[in-house]
Amino acid sequence: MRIDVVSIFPSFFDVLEVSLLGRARGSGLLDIRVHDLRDFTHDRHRTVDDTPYGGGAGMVMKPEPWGEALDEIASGGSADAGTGPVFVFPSPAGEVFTQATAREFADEPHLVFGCGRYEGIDERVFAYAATLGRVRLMSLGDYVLNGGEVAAMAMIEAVGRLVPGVVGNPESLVEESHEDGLLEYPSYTKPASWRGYDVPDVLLSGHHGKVAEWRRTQQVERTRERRPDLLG
Ligand code: 6GU
Repeated sequence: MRIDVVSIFPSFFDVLEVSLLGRARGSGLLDIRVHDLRDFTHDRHRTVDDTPYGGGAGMVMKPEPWGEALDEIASGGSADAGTGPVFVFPSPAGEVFTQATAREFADEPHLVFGCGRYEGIDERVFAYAATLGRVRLMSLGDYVLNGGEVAAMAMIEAVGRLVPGVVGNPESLVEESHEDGLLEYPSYTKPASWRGYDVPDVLLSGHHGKVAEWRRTQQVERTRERRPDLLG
């Protein structure tokens, strides 16, 4: 899978060189390219923002550098809405990103993350991007970050780990929170007793059926307690 990222803070993405995704990059499973939006400006100050039409606080990202960046990434404008990449713009005004979105994106050959800062990106950029590929504005949840970088990182990790081969043991992807619509069950390892806290007896019993039943009950109970919204 190819992933392009456009940002005025490309160094935010240095951490993609470590851990699981770093290894997946090294082995060629993930082709991640980070671009500095300022490289697509032409003025001495490498300006990427300007004041909003209609007035108001803050600055808006100018469309021209975005247009040039998206053209270059979407193979010099030869892409179209049908064949081009999926453009993901992290935004608190977007649809909520979930595990279902991560699975959907993991099936795509090419994702482009456009990270806005300030009060956002000139709205026409989204309309233009829709002529080069599909456009998705995605939010991580109901709170506000300073820009799209941290949100893009979260989405890249959630999607990247679903790409076949990135996670060594694919079975570890199955029994996770949100894969079956429930939160995951609690986990324990040795020692069986630690500082007065004991591992539940059933897990030491060696009875696989009882263990499975206990885990399921735990999943339902903690989902009801912490995330009743998931139970519908
Ligand atoms: Cl995707 N971007 C920003 N700036 N803030 C957010 C967000 C995204 N998701 C939640 N808050």
